[in-house]
Amino acid sequence: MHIDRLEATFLWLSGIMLVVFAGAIIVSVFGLGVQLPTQVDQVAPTEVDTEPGFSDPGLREIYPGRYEAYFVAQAWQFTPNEITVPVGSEVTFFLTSKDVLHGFKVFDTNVNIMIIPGQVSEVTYTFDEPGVYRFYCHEYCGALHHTMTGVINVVEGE
Ligand SMILES: [Cu+2]
Repeated sequence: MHIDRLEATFLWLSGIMLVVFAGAIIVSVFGLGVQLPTQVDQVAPTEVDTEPGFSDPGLREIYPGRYEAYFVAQAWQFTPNEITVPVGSEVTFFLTSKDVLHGFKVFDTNVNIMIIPGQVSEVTYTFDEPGVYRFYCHEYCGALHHTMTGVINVVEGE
């Protein structure tokens, strides 16, 4: 079977691109630890206040260097809107919404997740560099959406 030289070139280029793209996925998943944020649980928006974890949102130390942070999003605030952890901490965020769709994006990290009413979103990140990490809602949720922010302080030592 005769394949034109140009056509063969494009077939090879297409094949190489597929290998490069598959390689990028493999490297990001296994090399860089990039993972899809997941919905891990369900909670009715009207029952957030009585749901374990979300009834008393905030930071919990599981053991030294390992934390869980429960955040409740509602127009137009996060509860809590500030947490402080020591540098090197691995923090698992659990988030849910009391009203509409919100987002949770932490500057200078790859933490970026949707907060869907009725769902619990979970994402884990290790803060290896000290600093002030601002987070904000990235899903338009109404007039004061732009005020829906908070900070994660990552500090040296305890
Ligand atoms: Cu918003």
